[in-house]
Parts: sequence; structure tokens; C-alpha cells
Amino acid sequence: MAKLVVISNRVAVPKARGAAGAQGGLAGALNSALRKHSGVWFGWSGQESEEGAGGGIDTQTHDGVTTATVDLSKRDIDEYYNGYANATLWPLFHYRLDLTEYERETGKGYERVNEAFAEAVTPLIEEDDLVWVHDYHLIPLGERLRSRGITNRIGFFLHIPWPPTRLFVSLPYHERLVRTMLQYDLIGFQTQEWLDSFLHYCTKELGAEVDEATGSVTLDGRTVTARAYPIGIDWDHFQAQGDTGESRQAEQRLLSSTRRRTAMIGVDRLDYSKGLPERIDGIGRFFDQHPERVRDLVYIQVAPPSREDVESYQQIRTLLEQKTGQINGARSEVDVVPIRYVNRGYTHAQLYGFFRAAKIGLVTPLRDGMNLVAKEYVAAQDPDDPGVLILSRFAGAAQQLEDAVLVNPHSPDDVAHAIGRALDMTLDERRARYDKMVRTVHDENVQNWTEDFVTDLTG
Ligand code: ADQ
Repeated sequence: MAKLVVISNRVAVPKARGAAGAQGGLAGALNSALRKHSGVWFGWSGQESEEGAGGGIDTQTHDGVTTATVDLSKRDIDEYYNGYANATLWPLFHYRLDLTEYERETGKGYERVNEAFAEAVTPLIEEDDLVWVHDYHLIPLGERLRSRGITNRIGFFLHIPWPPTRLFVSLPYHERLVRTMLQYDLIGFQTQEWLDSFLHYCTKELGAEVDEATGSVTLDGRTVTARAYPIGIDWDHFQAQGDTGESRQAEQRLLSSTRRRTAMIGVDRLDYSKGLPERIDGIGRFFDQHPERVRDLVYIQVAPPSREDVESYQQIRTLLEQKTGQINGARSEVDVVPIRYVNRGYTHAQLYGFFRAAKIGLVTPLRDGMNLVAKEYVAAQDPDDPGVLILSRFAGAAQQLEDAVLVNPHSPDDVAHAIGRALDMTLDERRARYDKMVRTVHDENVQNWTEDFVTDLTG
């Protein structure tokens, strides 16, 4: 039987090399996909070595999933990963032109690593295998595989937003990059909005023939299909976490430490796209407007550092520490600290417990492809007494979770107002909103996401 070959920047290699790294949403989603279809997952080991990708492939099989990884050299990591992927494409695709760096050298490094990935993975691809490439690190990979004679069906899924054409054209060689995408057979986006932006670019900038009803894009005699596939969570796996002693212990720990105060929670990678300083401003505004409620509330921010070698990530960390410190300095009493800021990651079982103990979940990215934390927060709620999700209208998830309290994350007043509204919401309203959201989170889960994409890719 033909297998599924998944290719992504990082591979969460089980145990041995301990290279799972920052807890991106991608790792969990792909593990579910690979468990289901006997597959190979190829990508970077997360390790640095002198020979880099040319140093050979390390293959391991664990839990029915085969991983095949290569190392990268220091130069590759600097130019491809920290450089072009995370200092050019990530900020640009999250609408942050102010943070976007355009360096010729890092662009070359990006192309070099995509070429090296293609060379390393080609021998693993057998006739009829389906190839599924993930995310902004590897946009040109499909075209590199085609140039090596791979004629298999190849799909690409973008986990982050696709920016509006007017922003995207600020990328030098933007046309070259998008033309490489037309070598895929299927291109997936998280939402209709990102898909529309992509189709707009293809029409306006490339002069491609686009059929919006079917998502087909035709240029120079070749046709690729582009569609929206909103990613979900692994519902069964996440619920199973909720049944563990570890989860209940985490819930109790949070409840007993907050006692009669209402806990609000935010769980994010420490990334400027997640809107953390803006969120803290919103909370500060709420305290300014309702000083009498400081004693009733505690906000817990869990934010493990990520991409620490990129300067803008160091800056966001400093800014967040300052803002948190200012509010705590101004509002704390000997027995009350309004914001707890935790710079580390937790297991999904622990997060489940924290989400369940927190009566308000704050997910307020300035821009986000989807955002799985919003869905996990909903999934962890007690159906009889559910908490309230406050969600940015600029997260992809807002297009599915319309019954969250939707906010503009740039507006401290809006965030403050939403907090007040969540605190005062009746049980009936909380239940009604939760019932609708939980159905979506349950039904549109990661297994269905994988099935939909793979079925369409099979053609
Ligand atoms: P991310 O930007 O990493 O993913 P997100 O979708 O929120 O964002 O996924 C984060 C995952 O990491 C969640 O499963 C969450 O539980 C976990 N996580 C976050 N903070 C954690 C912590 N402190 N401890 C432990 N785990 C933590 C990218 C895109 C998103 C898209 C996903 C999947 O940016 O928009 O939803 O890919 O496609």
C-alpha cells in the first residue's frame, strides 16, 4: 500500500534525541496523521552538525511512525531557520512589515536548505506515495522535488495566514516563490480568508486563471487546487488527558491557589503574533476601570520562550516582563498578586487541568493561522459550568468559534469590556455558547482535517 510521506521543518523525534523543541501546534497534529496512515515523517532533527543535511539521514521507528531526520549546519540554521523563515516570512505573513527583514543571504540559505531537503528525501519516496509538505519553511520544496523527477501527488499545507496581496508584494522575488507553489497538486489554507488572499494574488500578480468555486488555479497549462482545511485538535487524545491524575492534580493545584478568586488563563508560545503585551494592557485597563475587582481575579499567563535567537523574540519577552511587572507593582497587596507569569511549558494533561480550573480563557493573537489553544480551552470545560472564551477576531479560529466573546486585540477597552462581560455572564448564556463551540471543536477535529486533506490529495 502506498504510504504517506510527511515533510516539515521539525520532526518531534521520540525520546532518544529529545528534540521535540517548542510546543508548536504542528507536532501534535502530524503525529495523529501519521499514526493513522502508516507513514514516514521527514525533517530537521533540531540538531546542529558540521556536515549539516549532507551528513546523512537518521531513521527511527516509534509507535508505528517512522521518522527520518537530517541535521543542519550552523549557517543553515542562521540563514534558513532564524533568518528567512522566522525573520522574513513569519513576520510578513503575520502582517508585521515593521519586523520583516529582507536579506539576500538568508533568502539564498532558504533555497539551499529546501534543495538539500529535496535531495535527502527523494530516495524515501516510492511510486504512488502521497507526499504532504508543511508550512512556510518549505514553500519551494515541491518544485525542488519535481526537478528531481518526482511525479507523485504532492500537497502543501500552510499553517499560518496568507497575507493580503498589497503586503505580500513587498517580498523581493515574491513571484518566484508563488510560482514554485504551482508545482503542487493541492494547496491547503486554514481559512477561507487566507485562501481568498492567495487566489487574489494569483489573479492580480500572476495573471492565472482562477475558478473560485472549485479553487483551481491554472497557469502555463498546469492546474493546482487551493482550498481551506481548518485544522482541529485531537479530541479523543485531549479528552483522555483530562481523565488522568496529572490533569486533576493540576486543576486542584490551580483552584486551591486561587481560592475564591476567578482565574483567567492565557497559554501561548512567547511570540509577538500572539498579542501578549496588548492583552496585558487590556487586563490593566480592566483593573483601572474596576479597582474593586482586583481582589476577585487572577490572570495566569503561561508563555514558554520560542525562537530565542531571533531579536524580535527577545524584545517581546522584555516588553512582556515590563508590563506584567508594572501592573503587579501597582496593583499587588501582600496577599494578592493579580498576574502570574510563567515562562515554561506544561504537558497537555496539565494544561487541560488549568483550562478547566480557569473560568475565562484569553486567546487574543493579533494574527494567527488558526490557534489550537482556543479549541483546547473549549474542549476542557465542564459542560455543566463552562468557562468563557475571549477570542481575537483575527485568529483563524474565530471563523469557526463565532460564539466566543470576540474582541479586537489591539483595543485595551475592548479586551477590558470582554473581561467584564465574561465575569458577569449568566450560566445559561455560558452554556449556550459552549454547546455550539464544543460541537464544532469535537466534529472538526484533527483526524477529519487529515482525512479531508489526504482524500483530496489522493484525487
Ligand atoms: P502555534 O503558533 O504554535 O502553531 P497554536 O495553534 O496555538 O500555535 O498551537 C500551540 C500548541 O502548543 C497547542 O497545542 C498548545 O497547547 C501548545 N502550547 C502552547 N503553549 C504551551 C505551553 N506553555 N506549554 C505546553 N504547550 C503549549 C501554528 C500556527 C497556528 C496553528 C497551528 C496548527 O501559528 O495558527 O493553529 O500551527 O496548524
